[in-house]
Amino acid sequence: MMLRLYDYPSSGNGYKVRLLLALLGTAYERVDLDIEKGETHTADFLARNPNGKIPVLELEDGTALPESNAILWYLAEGTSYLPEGRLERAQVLRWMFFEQYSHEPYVAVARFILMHPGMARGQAPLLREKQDRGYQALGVMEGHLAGRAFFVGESLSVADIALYAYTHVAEEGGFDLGRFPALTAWLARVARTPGYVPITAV
Ligand SMILES: N[C@@H](CCC(=O)N[C@@H](CS)C(=O)NCC(=O)O)C(=O)O
Repeated sequence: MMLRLYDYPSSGNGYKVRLLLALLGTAYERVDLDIEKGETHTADFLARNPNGKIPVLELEDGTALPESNAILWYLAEGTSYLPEGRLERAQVLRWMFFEQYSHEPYVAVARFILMHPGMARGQAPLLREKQDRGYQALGVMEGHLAGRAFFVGESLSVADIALYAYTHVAEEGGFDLGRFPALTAWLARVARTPGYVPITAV
C-alpha cells in the first residue's frame, strides 16, 4: 500500500506534510476531507484519529499516524531534514513544540476566524487577542532568525517546515509581516528550496 494523507487543502497542518513529501520526492495518495462538513468526525475517520482532525498519514502497513509534527518527524528520520546530533534534534523539537503551543493556536486560529467565519463564530470575539499573541510568536521568530538562515543548524529542517506553514499565510489572519525583515527573508529562503510546492498546489 502507498502512503495516504488525509488532508484539507487550505490547512497549514496538512501543508506541512505535503511540503515535506514534495521535498523528499515521495509519492503518496491524498484523501480530501471537508472539515466544514464535519467529515473528520465520521466513525470511519475517528478510527484513524479519535481526535477528529487532519492531517493523518496512513503508512504502508495501514497504521494511522495523526499530528502534523509527529508525521514530519517520522518522514524526516534519516534525511537531511532532521539533524543527527542529540542537541540539534532537541532544538528541532523545541521549535516544533513552540509552533504548537505559542504560534499555531494564535497565527493559525486568527486565519481560521477570518477564512471560515461560519465555523469560527464562537471564536470571532477573540480575534484581537489571537493576533496579539500571534505577534508575540512572530517576534520570537524574528529575534531568533536575526543573523541565522534557518531555525536549527545551517540547513532546512522540519522545525522550519512546521513554522513556515502558517507563517507564510499569516497575512490571511490579518498579520503585517512587513514588521519582521529577518522572518520575511527566511520565508523567501524556504520558498526557494528545490522541490518546493505552494499551499495551493492541491
Ligand atoms: N495539532 C494538530 C492540529 C490539527 C488540526 O487543527 N486540524 C484541523 C484542520 S487545520 C482539523 O482537522 N479540524 C477539524 C475539526 O477539528 O473538526 C496537528 O498539528 O496536526
